[in-house]
Amino acid sequence: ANILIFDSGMGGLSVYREVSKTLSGHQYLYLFDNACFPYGELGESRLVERVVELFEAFVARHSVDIAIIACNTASTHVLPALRQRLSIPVVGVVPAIKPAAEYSRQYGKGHIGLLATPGTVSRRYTAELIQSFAADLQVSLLGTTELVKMAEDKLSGAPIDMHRLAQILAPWRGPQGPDTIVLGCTHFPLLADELSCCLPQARLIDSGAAIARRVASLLLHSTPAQHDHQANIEPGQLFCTEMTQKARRQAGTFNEEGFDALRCFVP
Ligand code: DGN
Repeated sequence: ANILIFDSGMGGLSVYREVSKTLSGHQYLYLFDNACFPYGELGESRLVERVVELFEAFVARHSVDIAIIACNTASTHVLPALRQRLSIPVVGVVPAIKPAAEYSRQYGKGHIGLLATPGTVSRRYTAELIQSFAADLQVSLLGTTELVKMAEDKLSGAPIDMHRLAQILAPWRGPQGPDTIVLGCTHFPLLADELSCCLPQARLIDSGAAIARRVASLLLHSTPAQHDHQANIEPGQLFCTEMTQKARRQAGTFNEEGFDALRCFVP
């Protein structure tokens, strides 16, 4: 099948790695909306308008069987509108509150942390997730765009400022901090090693594996398109919405993982 992975930036790479590790023999397209990056600071109505416009245009011009919105900031708000407008299955990525709560109840002290973008921590959808799955626990929220940018810099080969990272995470460091942390932004698994250094007491949980399982089950029930021959698997296709130096540098990481040269898609 042709699987489209979408994010405002490079965060979807963490989802791509998980999905492609689990499911072989598929064709991948990766689209990142760097012209509107970072989504974490976009107003909600602008976000819906942008993502819907971009998807409608992309799906009209490229063959896509399943779309993964590999962005919590977008998924926690635009999924209903997107599903209404597109005829293909759309899989969203939302914070893994439920598994984190289960883990903390069983192995921790009942304190979970949600590390995400400012957009995601303030969503009504996120509050509902917490209410449904973690109402009996202590839940701390930390919304940061700086960490998103750090993850992007890391992918362009820049060193991580560990001192700054420790400052951002200061409220959660030490024995009072959460025992289980939800990486509620797809950029953050890309910083897992650095986060673990700053928060050694905490277990980090992301949504990658759950998304891979969800896509696998949808594929089981779909009728594969004819272009599905394992022997003919071509390199992944990589698209940005604005051709910048930074995007070109970041594309290097995707090229190493089997993606073709970066192309620009303008809706
Ligand atoms: N990767 C996005 C997410 O999971 O929320 C955030 C990207 C952004 O634009 N801030």
